[in-house]
Amino acid sequence: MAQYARGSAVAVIRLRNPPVNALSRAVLQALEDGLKKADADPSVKAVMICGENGKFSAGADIRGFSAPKRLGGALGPIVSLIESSEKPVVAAIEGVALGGGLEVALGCHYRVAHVKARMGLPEVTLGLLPGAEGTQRLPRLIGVPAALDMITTGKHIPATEALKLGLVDEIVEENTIEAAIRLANKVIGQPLGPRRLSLKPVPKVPNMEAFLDEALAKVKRQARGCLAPELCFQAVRAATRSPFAEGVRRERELFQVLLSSGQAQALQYAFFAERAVRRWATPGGASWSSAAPQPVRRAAVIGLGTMGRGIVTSLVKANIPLVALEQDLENLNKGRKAVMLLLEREAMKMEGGAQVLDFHNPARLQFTVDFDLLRDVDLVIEAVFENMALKKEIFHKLSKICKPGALLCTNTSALNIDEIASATNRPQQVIGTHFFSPAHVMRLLEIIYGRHTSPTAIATAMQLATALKKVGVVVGNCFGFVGNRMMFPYVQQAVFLLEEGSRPDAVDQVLEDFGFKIGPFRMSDLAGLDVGWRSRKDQGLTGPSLPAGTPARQRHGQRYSPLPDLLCERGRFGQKTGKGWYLYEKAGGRTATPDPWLLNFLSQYRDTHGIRTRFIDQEEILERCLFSLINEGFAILAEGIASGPEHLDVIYINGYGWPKHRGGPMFYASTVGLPRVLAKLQKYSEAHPDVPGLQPSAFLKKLAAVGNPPLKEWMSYLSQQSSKL
Ligand code: TC6
Repeated sequence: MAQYARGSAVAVIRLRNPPVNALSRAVLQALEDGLKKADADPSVKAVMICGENGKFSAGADIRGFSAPKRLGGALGPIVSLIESSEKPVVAAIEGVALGGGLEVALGCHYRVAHVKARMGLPEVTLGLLPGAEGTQRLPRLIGVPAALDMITTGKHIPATEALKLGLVDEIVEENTIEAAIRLANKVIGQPLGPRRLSLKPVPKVPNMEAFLDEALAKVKRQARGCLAPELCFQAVRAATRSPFAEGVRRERELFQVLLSSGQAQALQYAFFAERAVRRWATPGGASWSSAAPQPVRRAAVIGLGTMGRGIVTSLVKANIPLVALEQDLENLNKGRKAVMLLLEREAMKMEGGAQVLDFHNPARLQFTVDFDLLRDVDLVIEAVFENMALKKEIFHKLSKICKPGALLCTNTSALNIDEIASATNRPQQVIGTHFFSPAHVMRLLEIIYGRHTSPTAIATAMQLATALKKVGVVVGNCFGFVGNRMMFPYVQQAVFLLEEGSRPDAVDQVLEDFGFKIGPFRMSDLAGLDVGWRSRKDQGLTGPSLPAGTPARQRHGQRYSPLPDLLCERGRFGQKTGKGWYLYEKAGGRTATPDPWLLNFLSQYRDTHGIRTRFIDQEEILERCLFSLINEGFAILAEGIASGPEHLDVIYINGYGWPKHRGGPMFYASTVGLPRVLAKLQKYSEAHPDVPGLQPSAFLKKLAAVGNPPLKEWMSYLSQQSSKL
């Protein structure tokens, strides 16, 4: 609601809807009532709008967009009402003014902000545009280039920047409300015409059309299939070409297109899913509501390879003092150099730079080869080579050296947490923390609890994720956990498609057109084919331990493709060796071109194995790759490895480059319709009976059979008995 109060000549309207003063229908109604009351009261000479609890407003209530009586059109007229007030209206911006919240402030005649406040129009990140006349007012206030940047990226800007841009009139370090009331008293009686943004012309940019063409090309490049950025652009462009009222009409039209596009629903689902996974629970009954984290005052990272370096950088950025350990001086020096380089680069991006990060101070970042220095740390992250024997040796050592309460984390992407924990005297404090490369950039932290992991350990790992500004997702222990386990059948299908007649660039193109940042073959070249090869050798699927007489294209009675192994045997590890699924300009090069050698090799391979080459269309490529991944997701849910489809979606969006505007794989399945996903899997599994990844999971079948229920009801169809734990 909004609370109206009048003490002096300035009436105060306080937006009140905890926790972020979202603009619900009730709040908007109360705001309108407050404005009308102030207008009608002759003793009121000015109005001040602020938000309860130190936050102006986080914008329209996102839940309201899917309500039957949609919020969409209600806010614009209220912003107009504010602007047309004959009495000056001042916004007192504390905390955040985002989306519709900032649009309300733009309707005000003056804006005062606290120095720590943040402002932005993040609608684009929810698949929308600032549909309360924000696309028309903001360019008039701060100019087209700055407005386009804010509206098409959705970035939040600090008050200091807002002042420089002219978005706010004043910033204060003390009491914003008092400062706003002071300003309101000061401007009583002054003409309001020049303060009404709708009456201002859009500031001219030399060669506006050329500027807009370039800006549009940039927006399109970055959007990769997401509609909202381009429609945001079009709305701002309308401001440069048409009078205010016409611009508003165009803005409304474009808003309606987005609202019904499907992408808005997907992005809003992703917004809430990210928040839902914070409320973790395990089948054993542990949960976020009862478990308390323990403090991490000092941490350690073991291993300064690619992952360890990124993890160290992440911890330093989170201001957590730490010890970085390597096995010998040579590796330590190499690792130290690389970490320092990363940190220098990070510091350059930050205000205050190296001084803020303080990484030259040994009390904050110490490099060592001495395990004894790990005695008093609260948390260790082991990030050594993916090898069970090595990890067990390290964990055994850690359990002897570290203080009793220390949490022992392993950065593994697939190995068994229970087996690692069995090497210690404290399995309850052992937990998987699966970072994604580059670890200081990627937002996902997959947190894996083992059979004995305590709720405190899970809560501490989740708190660590928050401290590192990552999204922590708690999952159970199985080979590959959630992310990689779902990835296996996807990559497997991609390779099978090559065997049957497709090409790496054709498969990648289809998945990149779908919205993936990078297709499976480009990804494999980037990550290095040798990583999977080593793992397959360890599993006895290839290499010297493979029993003589094993059929080339079969393992344990299932279809197997030796293609990636054959490439590795020829030294084709991907980018690092200059060739893999593609050819690169040099070892370490990044520009992939289709390699005639590989195409010839594929054709010989098909001849050798008597495979009839056939044309594979885009639909089959997409469905076989995505539906097998989704199918594995249903198996994961049925086994209780993740507590809901949101977990899988958050993992895929933040760790695997899944296009956010498609809401994650499970959300995507819900939009395709589960009966259709099932029918397609049935069709493909009939054609390929030796591929278990294509055989529909029992849970998917059940959901399709009960009539395709909405995603949020899926878990209620899992009977207790079918849950593994
Ligand atoms: C718009 O304005 C369009 C206008 C055009 C035409 C009409 N609505 O993130 P937190 C909830 S579109 C409803 O955990 P933080 C959130 O779900 C909107 N609920 O906190 C969570 O609930 P839970 C444009 C909202 O401190 C709780 O509040 N605005 C909204 O880490 C706390 O949130 C945006 O896109 C909302 N607008 O971050 C801003 N906002 O406890 C979206 C939050 O039940 N919001 N909630 O899980 C944010 O970016 C962040 O929430 C934050 C606070 C920076 C405001």
